[in-house]
Amino acid sequence: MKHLTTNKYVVSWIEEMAAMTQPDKIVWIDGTEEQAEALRAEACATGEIIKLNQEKLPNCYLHRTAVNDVARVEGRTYICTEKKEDAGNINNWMAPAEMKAKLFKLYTGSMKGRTMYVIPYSMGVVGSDFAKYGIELTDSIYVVLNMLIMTRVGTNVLEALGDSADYIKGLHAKADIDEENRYITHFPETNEIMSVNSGYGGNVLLGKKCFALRIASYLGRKEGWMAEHMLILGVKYPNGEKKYITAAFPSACGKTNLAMLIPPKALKAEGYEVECVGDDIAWLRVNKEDGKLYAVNPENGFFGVAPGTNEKSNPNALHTCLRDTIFTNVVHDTKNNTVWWEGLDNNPPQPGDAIDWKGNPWDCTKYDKKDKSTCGAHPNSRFTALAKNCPCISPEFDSLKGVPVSAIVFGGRRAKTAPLVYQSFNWQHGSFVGSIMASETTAAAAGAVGVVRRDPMAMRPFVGYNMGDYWKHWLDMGKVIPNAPKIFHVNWFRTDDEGHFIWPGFGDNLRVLLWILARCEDKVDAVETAIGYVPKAEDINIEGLEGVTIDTIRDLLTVDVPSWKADVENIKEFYAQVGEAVPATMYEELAALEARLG
Ligand code: OXD
Ligand code: MN
Repeated sequence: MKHLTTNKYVVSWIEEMAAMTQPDKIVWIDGTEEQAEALRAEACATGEIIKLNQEKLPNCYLHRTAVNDVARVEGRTYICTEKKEDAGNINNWMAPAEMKAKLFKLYTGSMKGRTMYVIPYSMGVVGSDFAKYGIELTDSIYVVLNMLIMTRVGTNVLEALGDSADYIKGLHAKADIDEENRYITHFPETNEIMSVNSGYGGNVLLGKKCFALRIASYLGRKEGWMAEHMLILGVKYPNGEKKYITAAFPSACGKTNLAMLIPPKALKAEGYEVECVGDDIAWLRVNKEDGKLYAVNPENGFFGVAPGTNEKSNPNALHTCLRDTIFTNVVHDTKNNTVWWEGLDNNPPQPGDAIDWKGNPWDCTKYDKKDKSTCGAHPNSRFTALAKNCPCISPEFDSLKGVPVSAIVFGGRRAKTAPLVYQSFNWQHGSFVGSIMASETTAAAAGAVGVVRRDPMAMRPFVGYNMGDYWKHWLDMGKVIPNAPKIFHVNWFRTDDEGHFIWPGFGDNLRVLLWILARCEDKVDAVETAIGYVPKAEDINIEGLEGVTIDTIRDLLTVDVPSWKADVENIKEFYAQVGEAVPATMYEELAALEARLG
């Protein structure tokens, strides 16, 4: 076999993995369009992907995963460190040798009759100070085609890597897509990721959650930087000035929508614009020259949730996926050879012309919003689309240096507890605010019962080491950023007594971001409360906002002391669960909050 590199670390590892998995052949992915096109043709021939209407959706394809393989599997995701305490109580843990023995059995011979593709890829712009390199071995063309969108793939990665052993080894085998033997495993101490028995994006596109969050968070702590589950957006002011915000929200809280928001009419008319740098992951480093924290999006594309994406909620995302996109588990409109999903528009393909995400005929007239089993598209169906096709992609997307971050925003879905926005007192308190982040779900049968899931910094499923040590790293970073961003918390999801959202959200969220940025520049006052600084209602611009009065804003900004007191109890339980590694500083912040609440 002729390898595309002479790097002995890479070559010997590939040969070792090939000896175990026993593929019929090994194919290097070189990043050329000709090779990608040949692979698409091959995957179409086998039915792995379906070529869509090339006039309406040029270079777009549809893929369906196995029915048992439609989402990330947190219960089967492991951090394998020598010592259990280094993975912590929030992660699943197994000792590396034990996990590898288990995996060895599953991988052995798993690629017989198949091809092993070797994908050299970079997270971040190749050659930049931020970039980290990886090689993924996979037996799935779908994975190759997705990685070509989501990461920077090609021989230039191998050139940049040179003879170094400093790359992340990723092995993925579909094996039998057996749920019982599905493992998504990380070995941060040896830079390895091993994934088996899945074909779903989050489990198999190893550059994304596995590398750019779990492994990178571990490397970030070791090397003095941060890998976060954050979108990055730029706000352009009418005078041309730009300010950047990063924001962390738990999955399914609208990160992609916020990252690509379109300003409301009144603000657009004044000349405000929003640019997207990233929708999911931020790598952050202190810039030596100006002492600010700079962010890059290490990805090259978006792996966005399709349902709910429409002309109103996120026109930019919709336009991004009109070309060069792989759709996964959406409805196939066979009359037009296009795709559809719940919440796209009111024109679903009619019975006879529609195939659902499972590959069965779909009858839209039987769709019942309350019964997920009647959906045409899986609720976690996705589009994989190129960032450069996004109409509002920032010119800084490819910047080697990244963008300076003015504000870090945390957020969650809270019916009552969190106000629309508040600012932390300082970095330390802001890190505490991140550590207590949470989202509420609605218990299906009982109706409107909030189930709180604590999701610190939106990283609960993605920290590659002990959560308590991760909080310590946040606190430590605050001491080495001379011009640190200010830290805020938002909640777009407060509800009234009937359970309706009070705040309109979407583009109007810019109104809140403008207050945040004004605070960063000391241009606006605030009211000090037990939880942090809250805006004066009149400082949130509501010009042109129908149905929202200054009283609505007042209501949205109230600090509901009884629900905060209840929350404190819940936080104590969660801290106890995180265990001994919780820094004393976090407990001090918690005690101070409790005292301020009275
Ligand atoms: C994602 C997630 O897919 O956070 O981005 O689950
Ligand atoms: Mn995410």
